[in-house]
Amino acid sequence: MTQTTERSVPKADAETPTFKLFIAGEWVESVGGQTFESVNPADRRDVIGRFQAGTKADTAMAIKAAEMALPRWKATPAPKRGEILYAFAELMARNKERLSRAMTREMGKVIAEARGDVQEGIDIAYLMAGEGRRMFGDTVPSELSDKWAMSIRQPIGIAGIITPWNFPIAIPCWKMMPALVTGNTVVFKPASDTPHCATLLVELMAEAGFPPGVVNLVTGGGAEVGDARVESPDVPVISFTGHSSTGKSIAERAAKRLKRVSLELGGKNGVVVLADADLDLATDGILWSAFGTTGQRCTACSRVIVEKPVVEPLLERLERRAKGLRLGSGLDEAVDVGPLINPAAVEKVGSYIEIGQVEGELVLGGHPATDGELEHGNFFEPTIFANVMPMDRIGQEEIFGPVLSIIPVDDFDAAITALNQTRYGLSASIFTRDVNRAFRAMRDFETGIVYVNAGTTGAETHLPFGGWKETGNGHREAGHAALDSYTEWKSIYVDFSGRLQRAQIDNQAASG
Ligand code: UN1
Repeated sequence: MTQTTERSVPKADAETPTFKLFIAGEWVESVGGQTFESVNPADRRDVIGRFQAGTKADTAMAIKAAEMALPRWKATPAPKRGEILYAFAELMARNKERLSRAMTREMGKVIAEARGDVQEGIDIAYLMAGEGRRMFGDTVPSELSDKWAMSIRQPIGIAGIITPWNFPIAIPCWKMMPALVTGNTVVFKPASDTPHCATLLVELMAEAGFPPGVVNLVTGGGAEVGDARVESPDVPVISFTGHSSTGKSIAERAAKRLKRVSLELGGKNGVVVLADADLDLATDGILWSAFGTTGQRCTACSRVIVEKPVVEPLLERLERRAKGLRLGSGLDEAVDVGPLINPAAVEKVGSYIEIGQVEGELVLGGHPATDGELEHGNFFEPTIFANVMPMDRIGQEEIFGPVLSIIPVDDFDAAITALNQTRYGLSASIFTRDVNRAFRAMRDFETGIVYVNAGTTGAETHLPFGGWKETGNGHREAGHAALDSYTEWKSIYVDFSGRLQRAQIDNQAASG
């Protein structure tokens, strides 16, 4: 639930709207009768709404609704399902500005980025609408004559979708669109910091024509609503993006029921800058990846690994440019950096500043930003530490805020080693003009995403998205790889020879 400081306790009043759960095609109140508030992280006095604090019983009803809707949805031809996704994409495009502004108000990212987030949702909806007419399987020759061999994808059942607050439209769409087009039904639990974005999204899904029960929304806390899904024998697929510790606990509990679990967890994404790099371009890429979304992307850059001869000129550029970044409400088009999501995030970032001051050298920022109007929001200054060692805690742990560590290294090989010396493996980038080194990096970086001469953010929806090592558990979102999380393969053999044909035996010459 959204936390607040004593300084500015939000005041919901009679004007504050109350939103509901969406179960079996109806907007309903939680059986528990409790609500929680969502507030604007740029101004905690601004209460967006009251949302239902869903319970285990609400979740059970949502699962039941998804179960009832499953047979018909599964039997609906995939191209028809795709048409509903297409209609949903169109509706989102028409409502892009409204959704973007609501997102900035609730989540805090600056409006240009909120538009990008909504666009990412639109992109995946169109892409997956098209999957309704593709969803390729293999048709291959059989080793026996007069025999047909092919494979098809089929839905698994009910998908439990648990999403974070940092991409409150894009990530639910990444997960729900492939689940739905392949014929699964969905129970969706959004992060407690962004229930309004989720509600607006589900309103449009209902308008687009997803039949009752195909999509169900249950807002509320992870312990009540998330766990009920993880434990339920009726939800065979869970897709989760968020904290590593939560992801691991979901995987452990789901393993007892052999569920399919797709996890997208932490990152400690690095940019390598070689001595021959275009330093102005590198500066642009690093600033955008480190301080865009206030550092609250899974793909955000938090480590820059730099060949020693260019540490000084790069640092000088980064400092100068970061100093010029404007903090404030993301609804103001001139603002570069919005707030952190909640006061707990400000505290967490602050605790890493203390650690960083022992480990490295603080060269910029390091404090909550509270000047003027900023005092009502969860703002933190863009922060840079120099002289960080690869294994320092601020070089290893996910901070999820506007904190950048500069790690000097002797040469290219040391840079590759430092880049890979982390338990995470989501995104990485290299700035160089040397094509041979660029290709070596592409081969040797142990990450699911690699950029050359660009920052670590900006993945597009038609390529696989996900990380190596402890960033995930081998699944991918986006691209056609996303279909693997929500489908079972069925291999089908049709023998039209009219006689018994034994594979691996009858097609072999008799030996001896
Ligand atoms: C995330 O932070 O979990 O590549 C998603 C990017 C975005 C998606 C980020 N397209 O930064």
